[in-house]
Amino acid sequence: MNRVSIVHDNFLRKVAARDLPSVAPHGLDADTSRDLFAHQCLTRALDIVSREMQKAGHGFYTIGSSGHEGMAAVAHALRVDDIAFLHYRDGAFQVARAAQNGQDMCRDMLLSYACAADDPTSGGRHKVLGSRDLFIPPQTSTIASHLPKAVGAAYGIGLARRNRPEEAILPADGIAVASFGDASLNHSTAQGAINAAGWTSVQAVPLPLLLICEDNGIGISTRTPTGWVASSLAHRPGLTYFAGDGCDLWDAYRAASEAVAFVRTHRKPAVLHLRTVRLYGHAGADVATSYLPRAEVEADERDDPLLRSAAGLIRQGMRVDDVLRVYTDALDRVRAEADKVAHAPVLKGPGEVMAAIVPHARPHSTTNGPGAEARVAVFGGDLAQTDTPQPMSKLINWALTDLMLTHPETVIMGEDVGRKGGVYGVTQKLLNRFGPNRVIDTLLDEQSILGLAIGMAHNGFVPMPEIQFLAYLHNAEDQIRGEAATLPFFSNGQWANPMVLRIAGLGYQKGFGGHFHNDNALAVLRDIPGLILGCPSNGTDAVQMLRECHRLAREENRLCVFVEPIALYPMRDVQPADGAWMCKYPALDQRIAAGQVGVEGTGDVAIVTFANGRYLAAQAQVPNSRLIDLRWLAPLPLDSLLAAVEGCSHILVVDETRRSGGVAEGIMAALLEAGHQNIARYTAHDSFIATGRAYADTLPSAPGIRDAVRRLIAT
Ligand SMILES: Cc1ncc(C[n+]2csc(CCOP(=O)(O)OP(=O)(O)O)c2C)c(N)n1
Ligand SMILES: [Mg+2]
Repeated sequence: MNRVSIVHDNFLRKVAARDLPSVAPHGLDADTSRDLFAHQCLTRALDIVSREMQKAGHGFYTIGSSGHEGMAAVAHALRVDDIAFLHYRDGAFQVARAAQNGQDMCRDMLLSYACAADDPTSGGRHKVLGSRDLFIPPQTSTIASHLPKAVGAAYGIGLARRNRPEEAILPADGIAVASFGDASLNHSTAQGAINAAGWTSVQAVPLPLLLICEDNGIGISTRTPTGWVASSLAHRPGLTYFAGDGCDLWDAYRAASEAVAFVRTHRKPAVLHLRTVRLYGHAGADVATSYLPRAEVEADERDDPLLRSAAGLIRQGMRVDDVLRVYTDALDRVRAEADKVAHAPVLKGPGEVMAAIVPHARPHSTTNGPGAEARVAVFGGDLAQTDTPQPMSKLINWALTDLMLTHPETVIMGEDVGRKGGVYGVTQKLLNRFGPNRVIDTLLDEQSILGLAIGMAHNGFVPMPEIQFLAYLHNAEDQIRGEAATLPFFSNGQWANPMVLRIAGLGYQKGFGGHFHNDNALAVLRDIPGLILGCPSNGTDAVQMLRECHRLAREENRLCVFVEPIALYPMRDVQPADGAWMCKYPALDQRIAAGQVGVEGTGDVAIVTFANGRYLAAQAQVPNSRLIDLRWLAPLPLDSLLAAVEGCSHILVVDETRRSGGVAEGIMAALLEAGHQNIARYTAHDSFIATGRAYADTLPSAPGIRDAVRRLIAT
């Protein structure tokens, strides 16, 4: 017999025989206890039926919540508008929260098991818990990756008290909740988030965050050492520890209420350690007895929270028959509903699947830009210089200033962006201009920076996080690839992670930094559906592209990444002392639309390039050339590019990223597909960058461009 049937039969037999554990049902009256028990039974029934649906070929998901039904009591201790980032075993939480809001989850959950197009959470793209109405953003499958943004959401609740965005959805006295398993606690992402919460809290920054560790003692087949969770969590700086028995409805409620009251009152983070059991193994195909002694599996089954709830309810005066009826009624109801959804329409074709990659527009007010007086006050002496040509770093600084002035919901966060003004001075003076609520010097953890941005966007902020160097994106890239970019997709466009992520990157820093400070690979950002990647070559483009990125985030909910070429930040001259690479600050209404390439010259030889390549192409002075600056590297601006190269006899693609996985691969393929001939590429080698004199030896150069053109024309 499988464990589902064993646990089911145990329940019916033990309750009927009153062979039940001892429970002290304090703290919840009989009616409330009964309601919560009904939510637990519905959750259990959904687990059972999810497996029946899978066997029948109607369902595709079987990770269950059985053994974790104490989370119904946790939901009861919270408010519906306390945003909750949930562990995948929190069906009972969602069922109970839905009931708090007058909703019934039965059909919705079944639709999601069936991956039906009407599934209200993901529109049939993924089986996840989640609901916009219930303030439960759906979570990815990546263990612990939701914790950094839960810290961000809590921060955003606190910050909104001082600087409330027009699109804030979370109440000032709300809290953020995030739950995770005991094995997930060990993930560096979880550890980073817990550390960031404590680091923030000890500095007296409000952070109303409740972390819940659901400790069933195991992660798939690997046991958590006895006492590990308590000893890991009980003495963290800035974090208050609460514990309870998640198998006991009343004790779970007691512990949750205490923890929630603490967080809500003190606006400080707490962790709730709930003991749970895992029934039926990890998921449908997992047989726990293949790696655990049967006695251990049976011991967990004796701890079934539904047996405890039944015992408590009987002590509170409920009749045994009535207890059993709540359970069997739930199962009957779920089975009947499952029959109805079994053949619900599913998504068909790439169009329907992809419809949610680009999120819905974001509500926003229109604005006429910053007022003249406000600009005088904020820019001070800098204003007089805005008419004179400047290097890119200064122009980006001014663009950021105007964006922050115009849009008070814009917040910058990153390492050293405030007091120091950034490693390259790009965010200089912003802290003085806008204060610490708008320019946040974060701790040194890229996952926390991106999580802060994602979480704050959930409360209406427009975050502009900064990653200090492109190479340091990689230890946190899941926050962009797995989290921010996918959320619109699997929430059917109901949630999004708008932001403008600024990253200083690419090579050509003369003798400085080696391969980490001169990372010249963008592949990791180029294949993410929905992500917009901009990479300017000069100051005037940088300003106008940054404005467009901000507009896309603020008005269209888009995830934008803006890679700023470090070597071009201070660049003044193309030829010695000509000042030709400096630009004037563009008028406030000037933007460059995403997908729009830049074209200079009308020659027959097109040089298609971007960033440092564009600068080198200017230096190369190829006769009869047409310099095309891609500007936008994802999605590639192909329509605009093909229009720009029209009539050219030869096309050279100059790409400072690597030959393998580099930008040129996509451009060459697109040119070939469009029927172009006489094309070639000149790229960086498949190498890391050396420090010292050899800093540019693996990269395209101006003489190299001239040679490449000569070779191309000669063929
Ligand atoms: C980053 C990452 N690595 C691995 C996995 C595969 N995985 C899914 S669940 C799981 C175990 C989680 O155990 P725990 O956190 O204790 O939660 P439980 O399932 O016991 O409730 C693993 C390893 C994953 N989803 N994400
Ligand atoms: Mg576990």
